[in-house]
Amino acid sequence: MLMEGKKGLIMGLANDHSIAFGIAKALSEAGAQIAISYQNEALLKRVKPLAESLETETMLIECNVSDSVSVENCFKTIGEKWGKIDFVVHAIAFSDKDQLKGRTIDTTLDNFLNTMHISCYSFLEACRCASPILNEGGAVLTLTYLGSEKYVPNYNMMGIAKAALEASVRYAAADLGAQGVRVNAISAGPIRTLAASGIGDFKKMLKYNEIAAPLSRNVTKEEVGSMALALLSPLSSAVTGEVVHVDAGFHSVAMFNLKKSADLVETLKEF
Ligand code: NAD
Ligand code: 0WE
Repeated sequence: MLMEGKKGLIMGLANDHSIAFGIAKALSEAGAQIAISYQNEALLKRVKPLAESLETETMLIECNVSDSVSVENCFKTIGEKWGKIDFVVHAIAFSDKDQLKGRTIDTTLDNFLNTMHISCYSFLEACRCASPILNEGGAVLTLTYLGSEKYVPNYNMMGIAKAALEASVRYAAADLGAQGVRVNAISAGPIRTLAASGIGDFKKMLKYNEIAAPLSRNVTKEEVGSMALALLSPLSSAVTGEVVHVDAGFHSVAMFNLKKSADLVETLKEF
């Protein structure tokens, strides 16, 4: 029981497909008590039964990261109820759906600022608010995607925000390192979640990743969950400022072999 007696907050659980739920399950199975924050009232009816399905004590808190008062109140509530905590998971991203297509250079200033606010600033804000209540030996984790490092069609403004998020991980790691707290990110391969639904061609993207990845398959939210457990537990006590890819190796390939290329052409024809 790696997380026996440990407590922490998971932000960004929307439904049973959420990566945050995969992480919550892994941590709870390892013995952690979990506070779950959800974006708004409408999500509560979905989130409540999921919280109740976990093996350990849970607490539910509404937290909309577009409102700084809501974020402050969330950490205040946790501090009052639990005192100190051991981990925070940030699994939140948002960009205007209409701008997750077309040219990135056509991004509006409004969408630039909002995407950065929800997907990047909220992480720094969570680190700041958590800082006074994080135990020494604690850890913070966020979720990112390869579209930060390399061009991925249609990821657009999200790719820019994830690049800033990954830089934020390194700077927050230096800040919180002073109090013995580690800060890392998992760069997950594509997973069918609410945030991936309605993305044009997502099915094709999954197929592309499946064929191109060294392990010739996609990843699950449970596999992201077990890496999250490693990064939030003492198993990774010397790892900080790191971005770990949980993507079946996809990020490590620049060009696939001719058989895979031929398979890909055949498979994509079928769509
Ligand atoms: P999801 O839709 O289940 O989770 C996204 C969460 O963000 C939701 O719970 C939503 O309520 C929350 N959110 C959005 N705006 C918010 C706001 N203003 N205040 C509070 N919460 C807000 O989808 P997911 O795929 O599990 O996404 C979780 C994280 O994983 C995101 O950071 C995403 O970028 C990242 N990620 C996803 C994939 C993928 O393919 N699904 C791959 C790599 C990284
Ligand atoms: O980070 C993400 C999802 C980001 C996301 C998704 C949505 C859809 C609904 C942010 N904002 C919104 N806004 C909405 O209104 N992923 C890593 C999954 C993802 O999204 C893509 C991808 C991949 C992979 C979008 C385009 C191309 C690839």
